[in-house]
Amino acid sequence: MELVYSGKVRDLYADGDDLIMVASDRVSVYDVVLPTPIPDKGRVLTQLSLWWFTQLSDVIGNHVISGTDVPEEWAGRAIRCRRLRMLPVECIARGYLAGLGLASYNETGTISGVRLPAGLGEGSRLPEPVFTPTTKAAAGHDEPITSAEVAGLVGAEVAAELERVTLAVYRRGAELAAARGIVIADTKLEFGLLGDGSVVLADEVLTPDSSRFWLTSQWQPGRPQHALDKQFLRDWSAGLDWDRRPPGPVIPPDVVAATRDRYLELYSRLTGGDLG
Ligand code: Q0Z
Repeated sequence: MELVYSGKVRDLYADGDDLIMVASDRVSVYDVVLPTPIPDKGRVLTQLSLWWFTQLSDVIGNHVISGTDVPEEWAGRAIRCRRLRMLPVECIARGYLAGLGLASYNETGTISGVRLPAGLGEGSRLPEPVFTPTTKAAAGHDEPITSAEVAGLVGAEVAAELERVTLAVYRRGAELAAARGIVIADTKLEFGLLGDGSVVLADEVLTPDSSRFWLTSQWQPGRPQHALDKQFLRDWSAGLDWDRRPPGPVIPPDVVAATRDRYLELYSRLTGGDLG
């Protein structure tokens, strides 16, 4: 199969008219891919995405053709997808303050032009989820854009739909996760167009690589939050003499095992299922 795109932790292949999206067990911390894989991470992210696509199918259609009709060597961690015309916008919804949303709030009291109450801090819940789109930079970092700029890129009609659907997906996901003791602080979605011009959800959805997941029991606004998936990795790597530039450090077995357990726990908590 022809490799069409290789990301930090995922690869995209072409199979005739279809695409096969393959999630590896690679993991990144501070944007650096580490040399040691986390066993089953690719399977957890793929199965979680497939589960969400089903949960969300009444909100928006998606690019999935099959989670099982994939080459044997990638069984469980690949998705056969329709090839879409991808829209050049990262659609982010934020329900809590973290990352670039927090930075913007601290500088201006706003995120994506929305004025927020004074006195919020790191990890605070927002009064309402906010749509904070960015460009998709080929290299370097994605830049925040306004709704008018989104409309300039995709047209006013599609832009309005992206905002509405992004917030609807976030609200549905956050509500479901909340009932299972998990906070989804924010999420990044990608959309594309089918041949008939309809907008569908693409890529991965509501995975820990595209979203911030926190345990509700550990959520405490006013300080950095513990990431449900990578906190062991971050805490361990923070104690090393490592400048956060490649190459990253080899992960010791106990940290691999603890991190793998967190991914499996996230999956079973959210879905009620068990990946072994
Ligand atoms: C997704 C990406 C990955 C690296 C392109 N259904 C689709 N149709 C057309 N293009 C894409 C999709 Cl999902 C598409 N990406 C992101 C995924 C590895 C980059 F698995 N790029």
